[in-house]
Amino acid sequence: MTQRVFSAMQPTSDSLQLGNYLGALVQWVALQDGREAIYSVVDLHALTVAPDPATLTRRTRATAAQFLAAGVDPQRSTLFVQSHVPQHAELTWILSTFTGMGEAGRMTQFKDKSAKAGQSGTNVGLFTYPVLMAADILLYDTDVVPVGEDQRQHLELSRDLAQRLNSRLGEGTVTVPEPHIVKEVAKIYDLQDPTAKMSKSSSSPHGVIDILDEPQEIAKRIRSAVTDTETVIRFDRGSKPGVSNLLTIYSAFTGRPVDDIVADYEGKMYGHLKGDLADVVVGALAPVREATMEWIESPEKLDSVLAQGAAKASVIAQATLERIGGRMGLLPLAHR
Ligand code: ATP
Ligand code: LTN
Repeated sequence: MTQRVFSAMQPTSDSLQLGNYLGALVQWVALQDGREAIYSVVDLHALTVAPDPATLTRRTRATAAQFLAAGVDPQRSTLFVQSHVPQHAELTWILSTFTGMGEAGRMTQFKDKSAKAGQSGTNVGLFTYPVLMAADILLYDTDVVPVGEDQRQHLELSRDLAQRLNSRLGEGTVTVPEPHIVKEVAKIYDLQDPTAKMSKSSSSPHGVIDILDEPQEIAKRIRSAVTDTETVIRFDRGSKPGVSNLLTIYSAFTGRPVDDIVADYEGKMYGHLKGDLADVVVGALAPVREATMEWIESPEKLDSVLAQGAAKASVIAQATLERIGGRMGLLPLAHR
């Protein structure tokens, strides 16, 4: 049977950052070959941070545009917006009745975000966020979920819920998903703080590369990346996190092993590496940026791709929901 792939990103910024791109999107594109892929812009997840309405709409389209520009192919894959398929919210309710309070409370992302926001700033949606994510995945009988390292714990919860459904409602109720986390690029680090994950919500914007940034801006950020006081270019995450991060990015964009790159730069300065890396990144991202702009300038075309995707996704989602509901004893709707 053809394996099914599902993954998603939140429309929480106008541009994806380099970590989203290398850690996730590049893998999504590769996994379309020989598998059935379904990708989503998860706008309901983004509601947990109370976005401005017009901004949310704009970012939902911009996020979908970047998926398409990077190579998600609507002829082969299904691309849709989460809120267009209401079964996601419905299955979330059902799954929440299978989720322990302690289990949800142990999610590190929830603990971090709620600690930052305090009790008064923390909404219940932030707590149930991983349950909505499990619904996204289980609705499509997903075999493989390509994500970055930071999503490993959430995925473990999705697997636990799948196994629980199967043991309470009967084997085969849902598929237990496997994470697809590519070690080398699973965590791209902040250029200014190379021990922290590069993130849309970083405190230092200079450490983040947005894939839609102007070429000069990308080059500037790479040139000012934090390194160390040595002068040797070698890969050592522990003592040389900055240089190692640059080598990882270099390797990911060129497809060349880190060791080969290190050999090339023997006796050279950090400045050489940074200058060449800036050219590599700028060159690779230019077509993605251009294609994104084209999609953003044709919102009708984009909306039509998303509508077709939602129609395809709904059929699968409804069948799964009816199977689960039926096994739980929810009365099926009689056909008149
Ligand atoms: P961010 O981390 O940028 O604030 P987010 O947590 O809101 O983003 P999403 O946009 O919902 O994340 O998901 C993006 C995808 O990109 C996920 O699969 C996530 O694991 C991956 N990802 C995010 N940051 C990195 C990173 N620095 N390195 C590798 N993968 C990443
Ligand atoms: N929580 C994820 C985004 C996400 C997701 C999903 C990823 C929501 N639903 C389903 C994979 C599968 C994040 O990266 N913040």
